[in-house]
Amino acid sequence: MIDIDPSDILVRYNVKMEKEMTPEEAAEDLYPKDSTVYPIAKAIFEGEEDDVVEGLEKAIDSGKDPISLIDEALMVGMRVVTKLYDEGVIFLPNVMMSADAMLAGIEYCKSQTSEVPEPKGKVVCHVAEGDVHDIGKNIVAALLRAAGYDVVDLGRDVPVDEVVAAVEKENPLMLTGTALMTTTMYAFKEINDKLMEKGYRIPFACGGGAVNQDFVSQYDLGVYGEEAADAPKMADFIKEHGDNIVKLREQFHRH
Ligand code: B12
Repeated sequence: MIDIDPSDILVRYNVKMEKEMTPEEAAEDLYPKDSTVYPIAKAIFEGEEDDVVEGLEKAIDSGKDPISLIDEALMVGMRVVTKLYDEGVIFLPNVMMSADAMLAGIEYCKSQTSEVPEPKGKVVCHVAEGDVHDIGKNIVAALLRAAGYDVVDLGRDVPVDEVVAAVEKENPLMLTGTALMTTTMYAFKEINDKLMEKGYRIPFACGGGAVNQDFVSQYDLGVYGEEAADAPKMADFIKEHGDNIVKLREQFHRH
């Protein structure tokens, strides 16, 4: 017979269950411990724009590249927000404040880079019709600009016909689309069909929480990208190897 007092275990279990974690405590567990990233991630979670900028300022003073900080610090904070929202620990108003702080951070990072690379080509970016989730698209646009592409940013909730008209007007080497809602992602298929009808064969790089590789592969021009950092890689690939969709899928899709 094993000599364990079950009441001891139950008491400990109860204590743990009864102790409600505050959102701040839950977030604290998720922040990275790195002293540069920690204050930025925390400020994103708290929706404190000034603290986000202050943290970024310090990180840049210590030698960090402003554009890398978008992915390495701001996104880290946004992941904490997303996780706790999905778990029901925080609610929409918190998320909106964090989203604004994130966008302020992206703008600050962009303003701090003095590099003006030679334009390598044009890319049109947009968020699907009916969808206001533009954080991912803003990261995509910022990374493309940082990599030297001339970005025509159509914004969020962009009507299908407006996207098609922009492709006709700008003649970009690539179009990007972001969709975070299962109700809005079908706009990509409509854009694809209208472009095909008009004879355009440009790669249509799609990403965002709602879509996946299987969905994007269903329409002729679609190339799926999981991370924002894939967008400049795709544009570079097109410049180097041409705009063949099959080759792009071979390179960027998981097999
Ligand atoms: C922030 C947020 C908001 C903010 C958006 C602020 C803003 N300016 O964007 C606010 C509060 C406004 C909001 C509103 C709503 N939201 Co919301 N929101 C979120 C949340 C918590 C995080 C989304 C986010 O910003 N993620 C971080 C970014 C960086 O991720 P991302 O865009 O996917 O981008 C990454 C990759 O996908 C990739 N990527 C993106 N695009 C591209 C493109 C290319 C080419 C490439 C290569 C890569 C790439 O790069 C990024 C990372 O590197 C999600 C939860 C979740 N799990 O996603 C819900 C979520 C998206 N929202 C949801 C909903 C339902 C809503 C509302 C309808 C809520 C309501 N009841 O009013 C409204 C939508 C109104 C509308 N018409 O759009 C649902 C969507 C459900 C669904 N599957 O359809 C989600 C999934 C929450 C949930 N679990 O229910 N939301």
